[in-house]
Amino acid sequence: MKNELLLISIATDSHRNIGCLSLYATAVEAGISTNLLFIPREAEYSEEEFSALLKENDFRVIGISLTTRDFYFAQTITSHIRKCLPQAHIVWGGIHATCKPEECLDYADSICIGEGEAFLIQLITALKDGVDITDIPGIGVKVGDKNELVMNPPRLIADLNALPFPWFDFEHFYVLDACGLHLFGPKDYVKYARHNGDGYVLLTSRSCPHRCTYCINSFLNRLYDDNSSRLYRRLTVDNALKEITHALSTIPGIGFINFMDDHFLTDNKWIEEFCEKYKKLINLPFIIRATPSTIKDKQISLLKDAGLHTVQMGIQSGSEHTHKTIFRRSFKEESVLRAAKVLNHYDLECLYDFIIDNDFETDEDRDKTIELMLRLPKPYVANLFAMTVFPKTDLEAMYKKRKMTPRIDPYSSNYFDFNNDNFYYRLASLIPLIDEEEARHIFQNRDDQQVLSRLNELFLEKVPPTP
Ligand code: B12
Ligand code: SF4
Repeated sequence: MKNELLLISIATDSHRNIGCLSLYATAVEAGISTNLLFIPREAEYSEEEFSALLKENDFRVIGISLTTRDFYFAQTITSHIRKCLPQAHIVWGGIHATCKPEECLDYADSICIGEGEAFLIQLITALKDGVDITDIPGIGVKVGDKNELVMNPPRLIADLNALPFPWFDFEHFYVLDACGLHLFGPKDYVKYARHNGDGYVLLTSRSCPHRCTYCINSFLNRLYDDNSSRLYRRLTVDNALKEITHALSTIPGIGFINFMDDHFLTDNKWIEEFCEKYKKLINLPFIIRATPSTIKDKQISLLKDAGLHTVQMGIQSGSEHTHKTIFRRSFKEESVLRAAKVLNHYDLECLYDFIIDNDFETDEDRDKTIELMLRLPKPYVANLFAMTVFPKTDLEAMYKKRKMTPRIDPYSSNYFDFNNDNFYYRLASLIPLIDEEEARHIFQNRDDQQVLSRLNELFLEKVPPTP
């Protein structure tokens, strides 16, 4: 490979980095010779192979995409690039660069705040022409002898339909893993994908009108002026289906489609058109994410007919108090149960998310979550998360205000890092898996040592270890 731009996506699931794939498609469309390198496992990344790649190619610009958990690895890679290609301009982007531009600028030459498609093209053109980069919208850069920080407000892509769709370019995508540096082919797609490797991940929309305190949208909605009606943007149905059709024709063995949209169930008209066309053109099972209040019988019935197989629904807690005062989310127990009943009626696979390890909750709140879990119609899978406080979220501000320190460090651990000796964690894990009467018995007799022994026995027998 010999190119102008190298994009690097790091850490687990690096090839599912939709943002990076979109940047690649945009750069190629703009006529910029580009390569995309995945480094999926830090442990397998070979310094020699990476050095050889950098030395063979005189990349002018190298872009690294990072979330908070990738921050330290991004530093390692950056210092490596500096040794091999001191003249290259290193730009960092992604959710962590957007949230923490100042700390990222200790390592990168520039950073991209917010959406990067227009930014990247403008940066590459400016660097090529040798013109000033400090007025590019969304740029963060240090200037002058005093290293003064310039940080420009980000630019939002107004119409997603104006962007080329993300696609897998098996001739220019590379992977650096235990087998060294090699082209990222369809076999690698399967090797690194979750769910047996047969899912295709995409977004038909960006953003979410809500601002739950623990979610990055509580920060992004503020960053972009808080105008949520402008923030939520969606592809036309035809454009969304174009991406899937292209993926199916180039990646063999795709068995289902995984819509990662924060908010899939919105406009009735969009859903109706989607169902009709998806069934005709794609006809594969698919997964969506939704909040309880958006689940309506009519839409679910249409989607089921079009191939809907799984719904991941955020419930988070059974406590109204937690929703109101901590999560700032609308919650009505009856609405959750009604939504679950609809999903159950259509025989869908149900994945319900709960944040169970929450520093702000009392045992009374936790009891409410257990009671709600007991009332949810089975079968369902409970996805349990430990509360993780990501930088710049409203939740982080709440911790700071109360001078509290979160137990989980988002830079080095993740929301599966529970204290799994905990009574609530063990019982919540078991509820979908055991008889309701037995679960109730354990819940109501938690002070009884024999009951606790039974809980622990069942937990070890039935609950698989966390990933
Ligand atoms: C799809 C998705 C995934 C995918 C892909 C992850 C990825 N690396 O992008 C999968 C399923 C693999 C995933 C996994 C995880 N995810 Co995730 N995921 C999302 C989700 C729902 C959408 C991201 C997205 O595609 N947005 C749309 C694209 C267009 O935006 P973008 O990614 O930000 O990219 C744009 C800009 O940032 C910029 N940009 C990005 N990279 C670069 C690079 C350069 C050089 C430039 C110039 C610009 C640039 O341009 C892009 C195009 O506009 C977000 C929620 C959200 N609303 O963002 C959570 C989110 C990113 N995930 C999150 C987390 C925590 C995780 C996990 C750690 C969860 C876990 N425990 O397993 C893992 C591991 C992530 C990792 N290290 O790779 C958090 C991250 C918080 C944080 N501060 O780090 C988020 C924000 C959700 C939340 N909790 O609020 N995730
Ligand atoms: S509804 Fe979901 S995606 Fe939207 S802000 Fe809340 S947690 Fe985030």
